[in-house]
Formats: sequence, structure tokens, C-alpha cells
Amino acid sequence: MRWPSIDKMGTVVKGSNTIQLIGAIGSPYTRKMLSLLRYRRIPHKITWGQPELVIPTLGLELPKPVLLPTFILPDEDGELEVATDSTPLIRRLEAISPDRSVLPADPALAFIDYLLEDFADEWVTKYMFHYRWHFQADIGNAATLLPLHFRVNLPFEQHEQMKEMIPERQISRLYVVGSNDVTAPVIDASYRRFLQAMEAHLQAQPYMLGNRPGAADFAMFGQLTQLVGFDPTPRAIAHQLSPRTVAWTSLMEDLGGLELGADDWNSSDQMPATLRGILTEVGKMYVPTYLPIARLFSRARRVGKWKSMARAGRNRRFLIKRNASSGLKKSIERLKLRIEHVSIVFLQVQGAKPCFSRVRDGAR
Ligand SMILES: N[C@@H](CCC(=O)N[C@@H](CS)C(=O)NCC(=O)O)C(=O)O
Repeated sequence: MRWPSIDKMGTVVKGSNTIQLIGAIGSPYTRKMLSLLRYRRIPHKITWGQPELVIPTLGLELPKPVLLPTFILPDEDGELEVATDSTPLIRRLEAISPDRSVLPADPALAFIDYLLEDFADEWVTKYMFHYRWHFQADIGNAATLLPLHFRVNLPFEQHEQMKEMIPERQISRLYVVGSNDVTAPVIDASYRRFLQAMEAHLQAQPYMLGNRPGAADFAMFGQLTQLVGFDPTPRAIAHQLSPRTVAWTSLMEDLGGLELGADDWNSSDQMPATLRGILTEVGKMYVPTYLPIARLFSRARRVGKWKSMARAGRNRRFLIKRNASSGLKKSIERLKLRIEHVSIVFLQVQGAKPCFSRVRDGAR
């Protein structure tokens, strides 16, 4: 299929097949999507920059909220529109081009893939944001390099100003991911367990669910580009605990050359035992966070506030989480009875099953 794109002068070119995205090196979701586009061999071009500066020059509306990455894609009529949020974008890209899918066809695998993708996007990102803005060495590193990723020849004075401004803003937002002096050891312990589980799993097979990557691999990779590749404290921990994760993060950057075989996904009745280690962390730390979200979601719907909250664009985390929770619900529904036979084996190990049934009820 061919779709429109935008040329250098900002003119819409019908029939081109290049997807444009705007993102940043220090943005895990940008790296997730870029790697996915490479693996899927979807023609694309990335603009390293801020959507607020780029989108208006193309005569398009800014997305609400503005997030990195921002995609420019054809809508149903083939007209260009701006879109954000990596998880639904991945599903949209599947529809544009079905080759080299990152979504397993088996509903049991699709469920685990979805769960792990969400865990990476919403929990592993806590490690990332926490380490980046908690310790002085990481703060100094990020404050210096992030502005240069937007403009490497930034004049000295402006660089100095941004080195002050960026950490001020980000440190004031640490509460959003729940990072503070009390939770720091909890986040650190979870990161270490996650790395140990990854080390064991990568010894068994190269991707989460077999010999080909799923959406979850790209989501994990996105966060790890920062944890392993950018921030000094989590990088040192990763080198110490999981050299395989360090190597995997380099390999995942470009899987455009990976050739696929017929049976590259794991079979759902023969899952590698090592996946339990990762799912244990999911069940222990992440699944329980769904419960208040699901409750909030049903309460908002009950009192009829959902639409006005969405319109006002307030509580962005809530919007994002609500999407994740309803996607997970759909994925659970697709499983139907098979959940009893396959995935539940994993969930029971973690004691996460009760959480899931409550999420399912709460999100209804
Ligand atoms: N759920 C979104 C999250 C994207 C996101 O949070 N991006 C960050 C940068 S990595 C961002 O744009 N933050 C801007 C802000 O919070 O103001 C996705 O999966 O794409």
C-alpha cells in the first residue's frame, strides 16, 4: 500500500509510502517505535525534535496531549493526521501492512505479549524516570545531553540555561511515577529482579515469546535504551547483573535483517519456564496497580464524568492507563476459556489471578 507523506517543503505528497515521526533519542517510546518500524521494514523518516516546533510548520494540528513520538499518518480517507501513543499505533501499523507482524495470532500468546508490553510501557518506565532524576550523576548526564539531542550546536548560553531548566521540571514530576526517597529502594529492587529474570530468559531464547520479537520486545527495548544506553546508574547495574540484557538492547536496535521462520513464536502449551521469572515481577509489582485504575475508570463512567474529563484533557495518566486497561480487557476477552488452560498457569504462579479477575470485573 502507498500512503501520503510530507516533503521537505511541507507539501503533502500523495502516493509516497514513507511514514514520518517526530521524536527524541532520550525518549523510550520513540526508540520503541523506531526499532519496530525497522524490524517491520516500513519506510519511515524520523525528525529529531519537538512536535510543538515541527507540526505547525506542516500545517497540521498538534495532538492533545503532545507526546514523543508523534506520528504523521494517513487517516481513513488518506488525509494526513497526527497520532500519538505507541500501543494503539502498533495496532494501526499492523492494519497498514500485515507483513512481519509483532502480534502473535495465538490468543494466549497475544495476551502475554500485551501484558508484557504494558508492563514495559507503564512499569519499566518507572525505573527509567526514577534513575534519571534521582541520583546526581544521572541528573548531570541527562541535563547535559538531552538538550544537545535536540540541537547539537546549541549555543553555550542556551545550553547552560537548559541544563538548569530541564532537571527542575523533571525532578518536580518524579511524583508522577511514584519515585521518592521511600520508594527508591522498592523501585531499585524491582529493577534488579527484572534484570535477573531477563538474564535467565535470554539464555533460553532471544525474544519474549520465541524466535521473533513481539510488541512487548519493542516496549522493553525502548525503556532499556535509556536504562542501559544512557543513564549511568542503571547502566552499571545492568552490566553487573545481566550482560545478556545489555547485548540484547544493542541487537534490538535494528532487526530489519532478521529473517523469519514458520514456527518462530513459542507454542502456547510449551512456554519456556524462564518467562515465569518476568511474569512474576509483573504479577508482584504491576498487576496490582490495575485495581485502583479499574475502580477509578468505573467510577468515572458511573458518575458520567468520563467524557468531560477526556475533553478537558485533565489527568493524562488516567487517560493513558484507561486505554491500556481496556486494551487488556479486550485481550482477555479474546482468550475466552483458553485462559484457564494456558495463561493461568503463569498467572497462578505469581498469585496474580485474583487481581486479573477483579480488573476484568472493575473495568466492565
Ligand atoms: N503512552 C505513550 C507515552 C509517550 C510518552 O509519555 N512520551 C514522553 C517522552 S518519552 C513524553 O512525550 N512526555 C512529555 C510530557 O510528559 O510532557 C506512548 O506509548 O507513546
